[in-house]
Amino acid sequence: MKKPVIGLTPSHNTENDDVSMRPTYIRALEAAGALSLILPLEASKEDLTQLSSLCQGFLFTGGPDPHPFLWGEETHKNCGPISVKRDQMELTLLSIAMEQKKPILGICRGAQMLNIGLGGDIYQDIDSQYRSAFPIAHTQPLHYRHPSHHVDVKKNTLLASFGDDTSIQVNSCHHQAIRNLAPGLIPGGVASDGIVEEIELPDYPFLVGVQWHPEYLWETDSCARNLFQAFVDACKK
Ligand SMILES: [Mn+2]
Repeated sequence: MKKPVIGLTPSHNTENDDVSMRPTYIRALEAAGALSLILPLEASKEDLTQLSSLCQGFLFTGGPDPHPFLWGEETHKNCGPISVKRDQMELTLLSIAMEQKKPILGICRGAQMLNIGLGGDIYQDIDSQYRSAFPIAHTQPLHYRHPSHHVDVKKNTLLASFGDDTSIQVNSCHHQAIRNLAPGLIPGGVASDGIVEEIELPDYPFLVGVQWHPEYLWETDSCARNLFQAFVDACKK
């Protein structure tokens, strides 16, 4: 059987306009039995639609902050770098992918873009906009290969099917976070401070967003491995 092809959204360095890809995404997909196709940052909707027809699923990767105008807010002083080109490309790709009912995995920024694209919004900066009695280090002080906080897993969710159905350990490298969930999305996992760490769309072939970085954990963590495997398996259907 042919391997499924996953279309990946590229990183965009707005300082020098370089487009790049973190190899850990490709390695994780390869280990789960999929091929990676890095999509262009600059493409018309027509061209993206043609390229999408080559893909059985899509991975929305991590990256910089989405433009706050996308959900009707001013830019907060602690908002980080923004790529307007990348925002546009990903929102166009999301609508194409969902029209074709193809599996979608969003990681970190990718999860936030799924929520924004479907009508939700995000905190532009957790530290400035979200109060907690015990603030968790969502920008963790240790290397991404090590988990730094827990996520409480909701019963009867896709997340629960990836491994432990009560609590998992995740890494954390985000200063923004999902605020209001888009209509239809459910939170499958929440950190102990209440920050939503996983979203999924029931009644869709596979649409999952995770706030952590499983591409740094899959070699040692079975939940991260099972997440990539479930995504790739969904792309075979
Ligand atoms: Mn986190």
